[in-house]
Amino acid sequence: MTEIFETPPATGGNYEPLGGAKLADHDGQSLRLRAGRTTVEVAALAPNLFRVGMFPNGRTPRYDTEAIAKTDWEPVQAELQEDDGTLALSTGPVTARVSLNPLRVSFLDAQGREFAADDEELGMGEVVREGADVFSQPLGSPVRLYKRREGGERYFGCGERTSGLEKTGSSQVFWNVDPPAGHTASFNNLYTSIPFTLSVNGVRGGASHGLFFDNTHRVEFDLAKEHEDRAYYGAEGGDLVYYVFAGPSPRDVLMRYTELTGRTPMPPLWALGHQQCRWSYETAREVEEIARSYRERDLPCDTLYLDIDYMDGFRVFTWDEGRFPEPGKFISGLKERGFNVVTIVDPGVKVDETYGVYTEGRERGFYCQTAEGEEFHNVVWPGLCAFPDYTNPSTREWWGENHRALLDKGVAGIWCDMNEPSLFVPQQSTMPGDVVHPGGGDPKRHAQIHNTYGSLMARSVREGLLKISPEKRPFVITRAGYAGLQRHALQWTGDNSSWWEHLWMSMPQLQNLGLSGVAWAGVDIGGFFGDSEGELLARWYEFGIFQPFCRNHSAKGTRSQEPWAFGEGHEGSIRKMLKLRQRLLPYLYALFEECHRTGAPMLRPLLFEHPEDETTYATDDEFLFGDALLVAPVTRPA
Ligand code: NBV
Repeated sequence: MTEIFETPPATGGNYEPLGGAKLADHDGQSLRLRAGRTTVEVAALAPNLFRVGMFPNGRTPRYDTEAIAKTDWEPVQAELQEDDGTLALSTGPVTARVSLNPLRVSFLDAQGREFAADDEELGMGEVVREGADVFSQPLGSPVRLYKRREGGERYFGCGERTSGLEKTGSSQVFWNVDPPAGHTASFNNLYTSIPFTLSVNGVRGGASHGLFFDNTHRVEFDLAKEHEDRAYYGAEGGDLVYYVFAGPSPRDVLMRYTELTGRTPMPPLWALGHQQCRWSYETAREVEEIARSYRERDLPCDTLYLDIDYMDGFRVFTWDEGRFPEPGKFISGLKERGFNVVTIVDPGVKVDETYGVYTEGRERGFYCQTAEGEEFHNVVWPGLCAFPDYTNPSTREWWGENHRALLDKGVAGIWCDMNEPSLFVPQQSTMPGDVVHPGGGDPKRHAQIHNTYGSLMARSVREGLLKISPEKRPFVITRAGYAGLQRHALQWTGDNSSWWEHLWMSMPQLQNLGLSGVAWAGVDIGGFFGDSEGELLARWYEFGIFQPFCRNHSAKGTRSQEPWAFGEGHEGSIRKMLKLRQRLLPYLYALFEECHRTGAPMLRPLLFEHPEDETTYATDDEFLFGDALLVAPVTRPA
């Protein structure tokens, strides 16, 4: 089954680490080296941030991936020393040490302790296949980086994951998928990919550093699983670019990481309140009913969602006039009662000659293409669909502009779903790697940019919303994305299940997301797939009100799970929790401001505040909400 959801790593060929290198050039803060036809650059971007790039086959150095928000770094005062085949580029607090034969890179902290050091034997290099050329291997060779694991080094982060908080001893895949229901530990990649690790070293008093492996192809990490004293970072193609954040605290690492990849924008205040969703409230009347119950029952709720059934035959940017006859009136009526309405938008555009969105996109050449130059089609909810090429800035602008059809009716926010992208043929598959993104003159194959498709969609929505309503803070929620997605949208963790196990897993999952720059996040309260029940729902709310994003959502065909669904007892407990969230809103808003300014996550693991205490590394059934509240929810039935 796994093959459907993952592109398996390439096999065959031999790994060749870089050999001897020569210094080709340097300025005050960077070095350029040559090892045969490969260029390697080592640059200090800030006193505690270094970037390393390896560009095989004479390729030109490029660092402009979708992850990167900041390129105009203040010049760093760095000093270069050469000594017997070794170069040392020092910013003061941190030194990059480059040995030339063979070419190996390591880093030293202010106390002269090595970290993020290349494995002496394996270093970095390429997997070379006999006879491969640009035609047989258009994406270049797979690239690999091997780092030594220092004594006491433990790994966290990796973005949205299944399983527990600590990732030491695991292998992690970074390839966005719409995974099979269940989100079990046997399958660790889900909808977003953030190839970033936070290393915390208990033996060194909690000294921490980060490593961001910026590659948008399929990526895999081995975090000391194969060898307990070595980590591996590899990609299926492209250049090898990584950033080392020297910390030394987790807070310092996050501060720099979110400076590089962007910070969470300030949200509209209403978005911090409780939100209610369902696939689907199918008619305006049904939504009205939910709104009435919320107010009559004195249960706080600020936002209601319209899932795919509000559309006319699932055509994006349309309304089903039978079920939602007067959307403008309906939404303003809800607004008067204090509800904001968020609508779902999927990337698939129905292939339909009578549908203006489709024909305009086609005429303007905005869709992805097959390798033969035809429009690429696959099936999603509307039937046969075309897929916008969000790598093209003009496509993004056009897509953003289309949201007027929703915003003009009073819609307050946009929910981007299925944007891995997820396709129905075969079920829950994604685009083949050879699909072409014409990119408005900068064409790429899907395999090269796969992990960014969701981020680029969210980016186009945020930019569109800002253009349409510049006076409002946009509200955009996404399921898929790449490192840096926090600039564009908040993230929810997709289709979890109504299981006690998933209530528990929400904690490590959100803690690792927060450690990877995506602080504004949440899981579906009550669980999406399967039937929830009273005790589970009430316990889930006891945890859920401390999520930065607090939304109850469930799948079609499952039991209703609004707070009143399981009787007065449970409803009473949930009311108490929702009112507590209301009381905490000023505190939560202050935490958002801190996050926006520094990258510190609102929901944070204990190790974020106490990295010197190794017992915090294993505590994934409790967390801190800011630095003042410790939350330790019940995650088992009584
Ligand atoms: O649009 C329907 C659902 C949505 O409710 C859910 O939150 C998404 O994660 N969507 C997935 C598509 C179908 C899932 C089986």
